[in-house]
Amino acid sequence: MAKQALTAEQVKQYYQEGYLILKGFFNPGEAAKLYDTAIADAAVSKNAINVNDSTGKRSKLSLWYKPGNDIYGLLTRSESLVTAVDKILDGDAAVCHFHSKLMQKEPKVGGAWEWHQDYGYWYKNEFLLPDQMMSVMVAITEANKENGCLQVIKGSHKMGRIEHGFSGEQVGASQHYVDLSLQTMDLIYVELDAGDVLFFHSNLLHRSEANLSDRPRWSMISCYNRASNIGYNDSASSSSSITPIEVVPDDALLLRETAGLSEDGADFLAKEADVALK
Ligand SMILES: O=C(O)CCC(=O)C(=O)O
Repeated sequence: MAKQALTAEQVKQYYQEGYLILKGFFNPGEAAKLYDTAIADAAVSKNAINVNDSTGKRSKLSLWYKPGNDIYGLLTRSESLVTAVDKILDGDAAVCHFHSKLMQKEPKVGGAWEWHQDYGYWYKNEFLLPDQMMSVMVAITEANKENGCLQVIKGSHKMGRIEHGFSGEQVGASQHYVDLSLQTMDLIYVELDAGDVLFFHSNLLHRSEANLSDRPRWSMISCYNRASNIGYNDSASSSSSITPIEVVPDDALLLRETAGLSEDGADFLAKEADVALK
């Protein structure tokens, strides 16, 4: 059965604040299946890329382009999620999958992410229309202040794209503009339970702190695009970003026998690739 559709009020809130949280979008059974698969997934760990923060703490991420019939692909392609994305994104061309990633912040060692806008990276891929791109974070574990949950600056997507430059191994937004934004805009800690979903605009400023707790903080982030928004320098992603998603029913997630990622089918971002182009 499809989940409750987004209301016009929720879409309005997304455009006002740059993000929208839907609690319990995935039920406990779905969240548990995702967690159990992810932590045991050999393809995820084999393809994980280490990214150090400025203090040397290390996060891992595994990134792939093609959403398959594995549990992550079924989630990314699930009807209610794609319908919600379709309702939010500007334009009316088909919804496509740009890429997905599993963010793995292990206890005590998982590093911070600098302030950035996703479109600060994607602009380099020469996508022209930031309102036609968004990220959807699905909490696989609980995310809170202690284990380095995502932080966002409410309304910062309205600033448009701001300059990004290297900050250690990561690419970060101009600190000057971040500081200015924080004079009038609210800093929000996005605390989530497993199964909760955060939709956020490609120009929303966000970051996260290191995980100093003794609990992991894992999440999956799927990034969506409209077929009309061509990434002229997006050779890495096997044109998945302009290939309409093959939607699956919501219950496929629980009903189908699924496994982890397929080494051949997923089209992983290579380990030696520059994560700054993710
Ligand atoms: O998972 C996190 O803590 C940050 C992830 C993030 O900012 C991103 O992938 O753009």
